[in-house]
Amino acid sequence: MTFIPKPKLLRNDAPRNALGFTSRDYEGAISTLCAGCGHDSISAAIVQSAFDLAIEPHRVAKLSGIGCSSKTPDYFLGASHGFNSVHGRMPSVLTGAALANRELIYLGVSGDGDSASIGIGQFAHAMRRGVAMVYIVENNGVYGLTKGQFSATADKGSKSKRGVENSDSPIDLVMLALQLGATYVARSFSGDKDQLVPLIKGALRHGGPAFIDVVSPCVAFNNHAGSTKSYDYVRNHNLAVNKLDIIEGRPPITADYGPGEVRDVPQHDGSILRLRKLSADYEPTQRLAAMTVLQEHQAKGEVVTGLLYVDGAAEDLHRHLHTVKVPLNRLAEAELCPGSKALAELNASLR
Ligand SMILES: Cc1ncc(C[n+]2csc(CCOP(=O)(O)OP(=O)(O)O)c2C)c(N)n1
Ligand code: SF4
Ligand SMILES: [Mg+2]
Repeated sequence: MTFIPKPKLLRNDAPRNALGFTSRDYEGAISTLCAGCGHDSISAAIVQSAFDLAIEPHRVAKLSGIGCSSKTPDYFLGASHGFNSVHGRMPSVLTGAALANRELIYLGVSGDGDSASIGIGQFAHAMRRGVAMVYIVENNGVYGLTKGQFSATADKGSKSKRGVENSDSPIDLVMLALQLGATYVARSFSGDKDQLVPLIKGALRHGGPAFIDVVSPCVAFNNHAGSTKSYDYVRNHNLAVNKLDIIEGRPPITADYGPGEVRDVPQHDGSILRLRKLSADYEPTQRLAAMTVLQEHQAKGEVVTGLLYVDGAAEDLHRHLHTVKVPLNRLAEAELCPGSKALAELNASLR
């Protein structure tokens, strides 16, 4: 993989967060993606989110698969842990890492090919098991890295750059994430930083399986007329159901929820997701309602964006498995060896 280090030139007046870091401290190497690629905007949104939340870079583990999208962790959070896995295998590698060390924040970055084609089984099981992670799919409807074949998220009837029509039905990862039990589900657009940054911040604070599908145009192979993942198409068909703000470090506030009003959803870590409702018929805490709204608007060719579902009382895999509270590498012999009496009892129970 090409690696171009970024020179560190700092202005004295650069804004600093609560840890004293500048946003430059959350950047990575220079991107080698095509100029105008939507994926670079998502990297910028991740940098801003981590800076705004004053996350310690060494507390983040970023993992990916293979693809232009999966190259991007090189371009943000340069001081964080990183692992670039095999095509479609990010979720299982991340699950293993998360089980070994529950103290890190896990950020999985993937592509629509990586997650909806070769890695669909991996995606499904990470969601259904409730792995506490932020799972971002940078969705351009094509295999960008291998030069523009339709991916499994390409809409039926959409056209390739050469004019070939896609005859297969699309997989909607947002619908799947909802059905499989993800407790924070959102869709956004790489060209809408104002919407995307709060969604990523909310996901980083969520503490359960958080999935964000970001439509991210591929300027080289899927930004033409006839594509439903182009900048023009998404701008013209984007239906934002809500706007999100994150409020940290305050006691939970509850508010009534009416059409066009505001609702505060407390998360397990005490942060508050403040949702400003844009669409009168949208209810973000009802899984079934979210699925219905998605399908209704999809049939009209609209791309529904915003926080589509959230469960403030999210659980994760550690809770389901009753795992130890400390990272495995900190367990000493006393915790790891149960002693001969416990072993004898275990053996007896199996006879
Ligand atoms: C096991 C395996 N099969 C196939 C490939 C070839 N390959 C590399 S990237 C890719 C698709 C990437 O598409 P996507 O995940 O959508 O990422 P994008 O480049 O569009 O961001 C494929 C099929 C591979 N590297 N490894
Ligand atoms: S080929 Fe497409 S996805 Fe890959 S870097 Fe270029 S614009 Fe981005
Ligand atoms: Mg892709």
